[in-house]
Amino acid sequence: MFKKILIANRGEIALRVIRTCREMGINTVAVYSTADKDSLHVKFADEAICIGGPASKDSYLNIPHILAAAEITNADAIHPGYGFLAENAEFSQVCQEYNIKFIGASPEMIDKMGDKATAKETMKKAGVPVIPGSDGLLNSVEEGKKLAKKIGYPVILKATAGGGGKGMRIVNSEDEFQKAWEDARMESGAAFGNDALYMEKFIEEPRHIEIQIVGDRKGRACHLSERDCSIQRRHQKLVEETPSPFMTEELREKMGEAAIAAAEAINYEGAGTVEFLVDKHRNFYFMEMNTRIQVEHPITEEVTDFDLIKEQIKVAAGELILGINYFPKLYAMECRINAEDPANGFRPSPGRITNLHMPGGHGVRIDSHVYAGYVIPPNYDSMIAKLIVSGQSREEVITRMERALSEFVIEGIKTTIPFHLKLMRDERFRSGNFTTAFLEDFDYSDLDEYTLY
Ligand code: MV4
Repeated sequence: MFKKILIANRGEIALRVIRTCREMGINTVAVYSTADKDSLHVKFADEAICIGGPASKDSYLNIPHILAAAEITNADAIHPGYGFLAENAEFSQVCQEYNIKFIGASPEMIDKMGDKATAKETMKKAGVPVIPGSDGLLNSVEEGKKLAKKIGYPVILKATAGGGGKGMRIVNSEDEFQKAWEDARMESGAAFGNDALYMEKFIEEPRHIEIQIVGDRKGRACHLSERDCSIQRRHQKLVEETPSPFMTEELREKMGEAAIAAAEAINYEGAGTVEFLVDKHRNFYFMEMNTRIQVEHPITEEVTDFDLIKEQIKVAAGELILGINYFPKLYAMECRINAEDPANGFRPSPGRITNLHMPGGHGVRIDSHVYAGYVIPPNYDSMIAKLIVSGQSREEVITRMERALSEFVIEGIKTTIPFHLKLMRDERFRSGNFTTAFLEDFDYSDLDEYTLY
């Protein structure tokens, strides 16, 4: 087992990893930017090293600085958390060269799953259902138009280097094709330095359902059931829950087997997520594979009683998994509390938290790095807390979430709490009958009625 893990991240996830390390008797090294000198991960780790200035590229994305911190402190592994360098093939490679275990995917795996057309091709070969579309990349507008006619409109053009919706265009008819093609190429070229596109049939109003998997170094994988992430705004997830209200036992069995097939086809080692789109007929299609721990991992922890960070560390150290899958014993939901103003287009709202009270009680978990007096720096992601609630039924979870949200006091900044409160009272949401389009026509204009405790 590792003796010392360096956490190449900040905020709640750095704290989350430190907590598990402490329980496992593993020493921790925090790295931090000058903007984060008063951060909790700095205080809670056994050692802390400043790695640069506030801009991410100077600190949390600065590979030489992080490696130097690992060398100085004699860390034998690095946990990257999510975001920053978690899916950076070069970083994974450099860790390998320095003989430091990267608790995440190999460089080859990151490259293979990071290129979406290649990932899709790999999954198709493994027998995982994929969305009908082009065989790999498109070579020209003419080829694209011809194929679109064959598949039938609407189609969607996607950047192979993309993910998270960037470089993606829906095309409803042939006269829209040329412009959509040019826009998608321009956007992906600018964002990723790679403007290659592929095409798919557009699935209307799908659900986003992902399966948590863990694989070991012998190439064996198991799944820990699904998370429903359909409540998103502009590709930012706001609420996740498990089980999915759309799930059936039969579908879970099939999607679980498909996710295991996906992982085993590439000898995936570590914790990962296989994302699927699910249409109204419960057909499911591979979308992307994430080779990291995800923000929403705690809901799976709450319903399966697994510590996923501990599992990550164990398989990274060479432990083998049992070849069994895990099914939800409870219901759980996560609300992302962001320092954003939901009444004004979710505009970031950094600054000092002047007063803070966090909810508690049975079935309530908060993963957060903030405290009263803490100043949220403007340089990073705006998520400041995850409110995770579990219970015996979906109804109980929603009622408990509403109760917990109404106890939550954060003063000095704007947060997404009023949005979540309104959502918990929304009939359509409560019914469980919604798709990824749910928030497109949500009314954010009366959120000041949802602020009070
Ligand atoms: C799609 C789709 C419909 N049909 N692909 C959005 C992010 C990127 N990972 C893939 N995305 C989508 N791909 C086909 N063929 C709809 C989306 C999509 C979406 C997917 C999951 C969650 C929210 C979404 C919001 C808009 C579009």
